[in-house]
Amino acid sequence: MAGGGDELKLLGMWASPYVQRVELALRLKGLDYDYVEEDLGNKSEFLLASNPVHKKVPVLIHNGKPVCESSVIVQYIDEAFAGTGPNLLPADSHERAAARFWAAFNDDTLKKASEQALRGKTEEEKAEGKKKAAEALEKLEGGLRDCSKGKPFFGGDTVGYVDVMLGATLGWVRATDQMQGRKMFDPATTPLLAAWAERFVELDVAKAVLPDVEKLIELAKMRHAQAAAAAAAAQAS
Ligand SMILES: N[C@@H](CCC(=O)N[C@@H](CS)C(=O)NCC(=O)O)C(=O)O
Repeated sequence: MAGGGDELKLLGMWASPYVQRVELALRLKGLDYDYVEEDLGNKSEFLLASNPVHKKVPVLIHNGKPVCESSVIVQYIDEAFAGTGPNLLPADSHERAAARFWAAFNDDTLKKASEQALRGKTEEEKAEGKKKAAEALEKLEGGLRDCSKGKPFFGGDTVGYVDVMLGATLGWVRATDQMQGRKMFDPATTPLLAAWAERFVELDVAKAVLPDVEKLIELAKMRHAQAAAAAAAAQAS
């Protein structure tokens, strides 16, 4: 129960950064919620009925009504519980637009480039992805400089919308850093982002929500082995 008669239920999966965005937002607002772990290999009827379009987690059920898509859910929580806890989006319309812009930039441009860098089909494709990711990170560094205005977070003195949206990815960023022997938020090239990431993972809310890096590495290795076995089986048939 969220208090005040509101009922909040979150359908999630432990390793999903999209789900962690919602958990970060709920906890930052000080809202209580029931968490339901979904088996994405065998989705519940409740998930399929709650998110019939994408059939994905997270789904937040507020007083029986579903809300889907992590960015929409985080903004919904901020709006529906405007009087509870800190505001995640800035009060100023232009600053609010900037926050939405950088969150979308992370989900579109940076994510696409990072995936190409890791999973490109050829070495050339990977190198091209790496170059695009470096350019995107440099731009995001400028976004942090502009949004934070010298303060610790995108949201200023406190964690805001972009911090939640980007911060939730830090479990996988750190797991991938370890597996690839790299540092995505490199102090040498993006010092503000590197310091921001260090600061974010030290927050109590981040410690409570972000999954254990070793567990994520185990999951990544298992998925990799399953994909390799499926490819070998397809080739043999
Ligand atoms: N754009 C969605 C992405 C959600 C998403 O990709 N969820 C994954 C888990 S990380 C999922 O439910 N996958 C199940 C599937 O694709 O069938 C959001 O931001 O909420």
